[in-house]
Amino acid sequence: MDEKSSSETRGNPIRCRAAVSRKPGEPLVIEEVMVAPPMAHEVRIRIICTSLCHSDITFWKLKDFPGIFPRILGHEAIGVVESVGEDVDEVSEGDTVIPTFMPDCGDCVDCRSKKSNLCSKLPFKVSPWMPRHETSRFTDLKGEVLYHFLFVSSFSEYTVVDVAHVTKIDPSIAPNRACLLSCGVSTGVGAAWRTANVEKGSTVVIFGLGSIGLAVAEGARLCGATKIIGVDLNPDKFENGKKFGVTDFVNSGNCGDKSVSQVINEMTDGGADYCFECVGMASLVHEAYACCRKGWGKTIVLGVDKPGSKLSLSSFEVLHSGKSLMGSLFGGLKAKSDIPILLKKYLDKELQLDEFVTHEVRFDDINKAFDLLIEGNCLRCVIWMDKQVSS
Ligand code: CXF
Repeated sequence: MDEKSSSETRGNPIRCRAAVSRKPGEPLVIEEVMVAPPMAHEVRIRIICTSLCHSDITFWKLKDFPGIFPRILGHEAIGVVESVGEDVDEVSEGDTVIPTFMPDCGDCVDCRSKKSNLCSKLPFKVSPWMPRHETSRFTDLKGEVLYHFLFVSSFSEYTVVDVAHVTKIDPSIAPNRACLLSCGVSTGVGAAWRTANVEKGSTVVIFGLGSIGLAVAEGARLCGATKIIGVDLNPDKFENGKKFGVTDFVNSGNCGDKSVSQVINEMTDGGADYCFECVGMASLVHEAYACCRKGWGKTIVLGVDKPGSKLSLSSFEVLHSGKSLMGSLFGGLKAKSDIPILLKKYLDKELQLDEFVTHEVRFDDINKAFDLLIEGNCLRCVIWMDKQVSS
C-alpha cells in the first residue's frame, strides 16, 4: 500500500505487499497480505529497505522444521514506526528503527550484565511466531496464517516486531547503510569487538571470507589487529578482503599435505590470538581451535552449522592447551546500546559500510537478490521497498 499517515491506519489491519515464501526453494511470491495491528509491547513498522542475508537462504531452502511455510522471510532491515501497541513508550510513531533478531529487553539479569547479549526474558530461538505472544500478525487474503521469521519478517512493506527487538536510530543515516547493522555487519564486527575483544597488535585468523568473515576483518582492523589472515577455498576472495583489512591469505584447498591449522601455526609461530569460524562447519571449528595459541588463544564460532552437528575435542587437549572456545550470536552486541555506537563510527568514517553493498534492487526484483547472493559475487544486496533503482 501507499504510505499513509498513521492516523488512518493506527489500530486497524494494514493491507500491503509482501514477498511470501510459499514452498522451500521456490521463488518468493509478491502478494497482498494483511498485517494486524501491534499487540502490547509490539511495534508496527513500515520497512524502508531490507537486505538479504545467508540465513534467509538457509531457511528458504529448509524442507523440515525449523523450515516452515508459508513464511515472510527477511531479518536485516530498517523502517519507520507506523504505530505502537499498549505499554510501548520507548519508541513512537515516526521514529526510525532497526529491527534485530536478537532481543535486548534491558531488564533481565543478562541484559543488565555487560558480559552477555543473551536476553533471558525473551530468549532467542528460531520460531515462526512473535516472541512474546507466540502468534502471527500476518495473514494472506484468504485468511491463512503466514509465519514470521527471526522475529523480524522484513520482506513486507509493513511488519510487526516486539519492542525488545527494535533500536531507535538517528534518521539522517542513509538507510541502505544503516540496515546492514541489523544483522550481518554487526555479527562480524561485534564478534571481533565485543565477543573476542581483539586488542591492538593481535593476530587474527578468519575462516570464510563471505560478508560475515569480511565484517570480522573490519572489526579486527578497527580494534587494531596487525595480522589478519583470511582462509577460503576461493583465492579471489583475498583481493576483496584487503579492502577490509585482510593482510594474508591461505587457500584451504591448496595446503598440500598439511592441514590449514598446520600452515597457520607455522605462519604465526605457534598459533593466532583469535580464530573466527564464519562458515558453519564443525571441521573448520576444529581447525580454528587447533591454530589458536595455547594459553590465551580464543576461537569464536559465528557460522551456523546444520542442526545436530557436533564438535569433538579431546578433554586432555582442552585441559592442557588453555584455549577458549566461544560462540557469538549477533556478535555479542547489545542492539540498543551498540548499534548506535557502530553508526557513529560509520559517520566518523571509522567503520566501513559502503563497501559491503554490492547490489541494490527494487522489491519486485527480490528473487534477483536471491540469485545474486547464491551466485557468490554479492556481499549485500539492498532491496528497496518503495524506490526505483537501476540495477
Ligand atoms: C543466525 C544466528 C543463528 C540462528 C539463525 C540466525 N543469524 C543471522 O542470520
